[in-house]
Amino acid sequence: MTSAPEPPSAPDPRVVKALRDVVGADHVMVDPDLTASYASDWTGRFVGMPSAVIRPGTAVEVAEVIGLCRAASIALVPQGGNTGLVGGGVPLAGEAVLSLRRLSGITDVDGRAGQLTAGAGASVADVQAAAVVAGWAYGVDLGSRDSATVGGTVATNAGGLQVLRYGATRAQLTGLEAVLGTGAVVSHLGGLLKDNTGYDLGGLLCGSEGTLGVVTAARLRLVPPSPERVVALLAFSSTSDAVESAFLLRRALPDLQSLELFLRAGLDLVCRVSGAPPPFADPHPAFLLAEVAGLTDPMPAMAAALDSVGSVADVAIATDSTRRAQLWRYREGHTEAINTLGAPHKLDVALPAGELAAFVDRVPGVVADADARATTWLFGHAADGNVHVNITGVAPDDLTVDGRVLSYAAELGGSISAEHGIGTAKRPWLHLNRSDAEIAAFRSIKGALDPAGILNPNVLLPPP
Ligand code: 2HG
Ligand code: ZN
Repeated sequence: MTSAPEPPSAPDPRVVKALRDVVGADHVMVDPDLTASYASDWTGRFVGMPSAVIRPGTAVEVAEVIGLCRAASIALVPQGGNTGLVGGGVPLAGEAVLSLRRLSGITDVDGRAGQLTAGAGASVADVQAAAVVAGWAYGVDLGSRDSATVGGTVATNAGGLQVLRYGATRAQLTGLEAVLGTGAVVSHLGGLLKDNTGYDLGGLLCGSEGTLGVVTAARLRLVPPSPERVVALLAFSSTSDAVESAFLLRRALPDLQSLELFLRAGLDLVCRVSGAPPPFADPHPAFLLAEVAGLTDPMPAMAAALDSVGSVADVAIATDSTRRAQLWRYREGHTEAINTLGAPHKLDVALPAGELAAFVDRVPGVVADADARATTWLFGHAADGNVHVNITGVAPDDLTVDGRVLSYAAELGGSISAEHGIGTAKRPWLHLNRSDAEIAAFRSIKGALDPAGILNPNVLLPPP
């Protein structure tokens, strides 16, 4: 963990009073004991220190807070469940944290259209539960579902475990409400599926990481429920067998919901940390976890698909929910297990399909060449070409391995951020994926929607 920075000076008491008049006295905190839980990400790699934490309860209050902070030149870091992994919600330069967690209502559930409106502070699990009550499901699922909020997942265009079937968060949006850096409230929550009336501000704000506006609510499309489920854990004798099988399974299984990749070292670590028994008697180098979900029993389709994949070395199948959850734990336990080794560097990259296996096989060598003390852990979303490169044994602020891995992914035609965003962690390398012309366009948009530059000023865009 990096040591905590010097406490920033608290905002002018007159500004604190004005903010308290807007959101209530209890919802503006300047005491470091009270603001500490908003100061760092949960991996411990990024540690900041907010000058204040402000917790508005409505979009109108958010707008008034932005107006006051703009006038007082107070930079704001919007924050939801603080589950980000690239420092995008951490006040690393003494900014004030704008916490959206109080905007947690879920309203206007439309069972006919299959849509609902969720406040920025509602958790993904809250949306999933509300969708089920309405007879639907929410297409986004991720390990941090209980803490990650709608505002944060929209701001980062979060992906997760079901992108191959339903798309990332942007694909769920049928409307958005946000407060721009100008203080203007833009609200477009009608939820029309066809609405070609100019610029898609929701699509633009989604993935903008709080640099253009603060998301206050989202209109979300829901998906039909898929109550019948089968999970298969497949073992392979090489990464390329696993990756080639992933392509075959994707084509053979139209109801494929998730297709995850992990390797022997990660599985062993998860078993060691969690106490779970290994899934197979024999050790294997690579694994896929496939979940198929539909209205009818997916078992026959799964069995036929597995027959068509010649290279499976071992297989465990689960139909009941307890056993399915046990198999999922081998994949979902990775993040927590790796964290027990110290604050990891997390490099979330995407590769073209044809480069995925080579990247997985070669990237540990790229890391070792950069830093012999480093250990590489690889897992991710196979169907999306998305590998979570976790590196332990490297000081939080040593960026050598980060640069080497991100450059290697970009050389292969990949993305330096598949689903976690750029945050502060990857700002120096945005140019690996974005041209000067694109970055100039980004800056123009930033200048138009946040002319005072108070929204997440140290995130996404490289310093000029
Ligand atoms: C996941 O897929 C998350 O589990 C977290 O995106 C990835 O911990 C990570 O690096
Ligand atoms: Zn992921």
